[in-house]
Amino acid sequence: MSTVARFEIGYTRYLAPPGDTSSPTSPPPPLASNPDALLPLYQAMVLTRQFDLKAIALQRTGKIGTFASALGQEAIGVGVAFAMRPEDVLVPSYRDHAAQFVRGVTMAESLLYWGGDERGSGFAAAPHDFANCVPIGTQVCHAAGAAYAFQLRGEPRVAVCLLGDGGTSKGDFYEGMNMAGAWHAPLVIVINNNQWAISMPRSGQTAAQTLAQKAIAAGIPGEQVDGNDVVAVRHRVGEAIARARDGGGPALIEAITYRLGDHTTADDASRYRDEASVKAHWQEEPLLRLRTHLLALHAWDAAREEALVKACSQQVAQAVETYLAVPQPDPAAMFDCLYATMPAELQAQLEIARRFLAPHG
Ligand SMILES: Cc1ncc(C[n+]2csc(CCOP(=O)(O)OP(=O)(O)O)c2C)c(N)n1
Ligand SMILES: [Mg+2]
Repeated sequence: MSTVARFEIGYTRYLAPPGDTSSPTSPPPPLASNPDALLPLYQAMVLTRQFDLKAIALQRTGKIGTFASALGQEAIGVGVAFAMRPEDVLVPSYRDHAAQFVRGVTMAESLLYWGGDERGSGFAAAPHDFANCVPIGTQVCHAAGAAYAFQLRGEPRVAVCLLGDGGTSKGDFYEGMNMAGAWHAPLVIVINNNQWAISMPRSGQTAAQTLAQKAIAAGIPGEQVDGNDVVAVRHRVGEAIARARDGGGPALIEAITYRLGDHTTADDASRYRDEASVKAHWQEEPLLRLRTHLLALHAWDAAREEALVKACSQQVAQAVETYLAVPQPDPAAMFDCLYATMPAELQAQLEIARRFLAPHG
């Protein structure tokens, strides 16, 4: 038998975890030694962490519904969003508020969404970005369609889709990626490989050696980055977006990270995973990684850290106030925008809702 094709999957890391003396996988981009460019990335990650802390507390006190934290995965969303242009379109899953905040989605909008209010999916400052996608993997098809539309209209825009490791086991992922490959559409898919799909570990999801190699069958490039290294994410996703914008076609990037928190507030991860392994992963988390680097560049210190955390937590507190002050929607509004002419069953349900809403007595 002769060989008809060969494939390789590259891996990029510039910032190693503290104590790890391994060299960068390739010469770092100028960003890595530019504190002015690194600080906004760090600020965005710290803000997301403060938001996550508060959102979990709000869920515990009944002020929002189920919430999916991005704890430990902040570098992926932040790196991806900083690599995008405003006119590009983000197609997120439900765990991508780090990216959304950089894109201009407000924390109050996000809280509204997690509070069960559909108005939280209308992003005033990012009106073309897609709403959170809870059905696993389906957003890849939507993103491929958006990318195809940009191509048909001759617009130099890129659709950037985020999904989880578990999502790459879904048909929608393969179908969307395959069509984007066939159309040569400007789509960049970033996999947030946080090692878990709720309680299912990465090893139980697929026998594939990497998730990045799933791109090969679609005829598009696939690669891995250290998803806890925001410089690597920002740089490699930026390269892929630039290539897609210039007509170079789609790309798949597997960003490797670890879910430090529960799947959502409805989950208790201690029931299915070992605390020691979670503890070990805290040494690799992205904020510590960049903070250590900034300290080495003499661009950071304890006083600035304290001031930043305080400023971010105040910003979060302000967003919570804004969210709590939004008047509750009319429950009958859930029937709006579904049908031009409402079917009889829904009409009957609307009547029931109205009866419940009517003042008693
Ligand atoms: C189509 C579909 N099937 C099942 C679910 C239930 N579900 C919610 S989250 C999840 C796991 C997703 O894991 P992954 O894609 O790795 O994303 P993560 O939550 O780790 O970010 C599943 C199966 C769903 N939301 N949609
Ligand atoms: Mg996952």
